[in-house]
Amino acid sequence: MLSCCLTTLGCAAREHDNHSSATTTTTAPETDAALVIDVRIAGGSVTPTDARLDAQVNTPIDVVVDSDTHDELHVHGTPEHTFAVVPGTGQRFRFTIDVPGRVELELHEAGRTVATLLVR
Ligand SMILES: [Cu+2]
Repeated sequence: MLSCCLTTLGCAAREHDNHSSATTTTTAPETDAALVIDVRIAGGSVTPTDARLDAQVNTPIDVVVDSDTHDELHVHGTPEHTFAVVPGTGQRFRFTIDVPGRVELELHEAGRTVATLLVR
């Protein structure tokens, strides 16, 4: 399931170059996300895992993370996004997906797939 990430080095090496087009000039960033995914990392366990969610292209998606450890959240969409998770609550990571399809959200350190988005 995680073969794309855990068996290659290409994953983490890809830096974010392409999502500068989404210049966030909105004034209400807390409320306009179409989808909010709450993720909790505690004591080595991740909630949720393997959630199936529907999402839409070009629509903001927020991942809100409570964590007790460092991790790396990776969005396997087009464009790709990588976010650094640190210990703390309420870490909000926003992204959009431009291309319809299945998009996996992974935590690389935990080795878990948090959710699979069906983007239309
Ligand atoms: Cu990944």
